[in-house]
Amino acid sequence: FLKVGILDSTLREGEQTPGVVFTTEQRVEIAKALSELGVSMIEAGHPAVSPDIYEGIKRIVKLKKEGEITPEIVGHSRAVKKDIEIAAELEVDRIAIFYGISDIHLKAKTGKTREEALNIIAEAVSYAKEHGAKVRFTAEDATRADLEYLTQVIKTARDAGADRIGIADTVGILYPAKTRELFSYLSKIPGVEYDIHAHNDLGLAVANSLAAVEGGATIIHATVNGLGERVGITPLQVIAAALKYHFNVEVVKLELLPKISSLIEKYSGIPTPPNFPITGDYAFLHKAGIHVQGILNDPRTYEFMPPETFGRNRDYVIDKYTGKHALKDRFERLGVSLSEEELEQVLAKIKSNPNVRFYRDVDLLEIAEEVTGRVLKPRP
Ligand code: HCA
Ligand code: CU
Repeated sequence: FLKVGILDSTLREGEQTPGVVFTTEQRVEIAKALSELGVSMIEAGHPAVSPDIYEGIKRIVKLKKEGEITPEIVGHSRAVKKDIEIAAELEVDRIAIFYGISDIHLKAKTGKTREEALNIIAEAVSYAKEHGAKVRFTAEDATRADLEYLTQVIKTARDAGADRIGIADTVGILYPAKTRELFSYLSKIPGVEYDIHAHNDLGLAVANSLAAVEGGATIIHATVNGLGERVGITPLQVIAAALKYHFNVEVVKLELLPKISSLIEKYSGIPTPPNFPITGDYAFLHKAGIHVQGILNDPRTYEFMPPETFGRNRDYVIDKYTGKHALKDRFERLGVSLSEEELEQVLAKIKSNPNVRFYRDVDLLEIAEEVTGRVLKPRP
């Protein structure tokens, strides 16, 4: 049994995608959809950034208080009093304070020594605790920080009152074996639980998040469609599917994933590529004759799980890669009966037009009429 939940950060990290801005109404609608989906936590934004984000979080906290939504509401905050006060005033369930702790971040951003940073972290965490919120402390750029110093940071934050620690792979440089090792090591520190926040710069965010869970992390940060700074973080739909396949854990209602993916596609203005896993248009769309014959006999041949699990359907396309089994099935589905010989002739026509990308049903009927000399009526 694996204890793991999702923190969705579409409203915080996701809005840090270039070109993405959500309106207050959209923020509220997204929070409702995430609650319906079943995530454990919603990182609703960094309220000190702008008045509209503040307003959005206020509305979302109100929904939570009224019992309209259930996830824990998290507000992001720098390790500065003003930010913490703003988040506390909104009465979010948890304040997530982040501070860059690698030497690169310390030198380039804050100019603090390691020792000074420990004091800043301790003060910020206890200030948030005093204001009555649960606290997550996120070690930003944790994966490029000195491991011994990271350990000190974690203990400092814990002793100041943080019960969760976020390990941020801020520039996405982890790989799975190293991730599992890191989390197994950190899990020996008593009194805290871990979040994994994996950026996808090397395309490994999902793999690293799974490895973190194996190492003991209990919350995975994700965004719908993988939105976030640069190339984003762990895509919610992919990590949810991977957790189902590998560990038989359902962290969210899987059949609702297409709906939320479309919602975020619409509000973010960032189109999902067709070859995106799980929710992309081609995720369960087959092509080569051998593949289609396989899935017609037993879909497991070329599908890791049935598309219906994720609220999707299977289909296949027709072009020069098509074989007889697919073509026969397609005409049967259209309610048009052709002899074996006629099918062969239609297939020969298709194969002699190598540059057609997709044959629609009307195109296929036209070829079949040409071949047979009959008027063919598809079943309505
Ligand atoms: C940021 C940094 C962060 C923080 C992660 C977290 C990162 O953009 O503010 O708080 O879990 O990647 O380090 O997103
Ligand atoms: Cu991030």
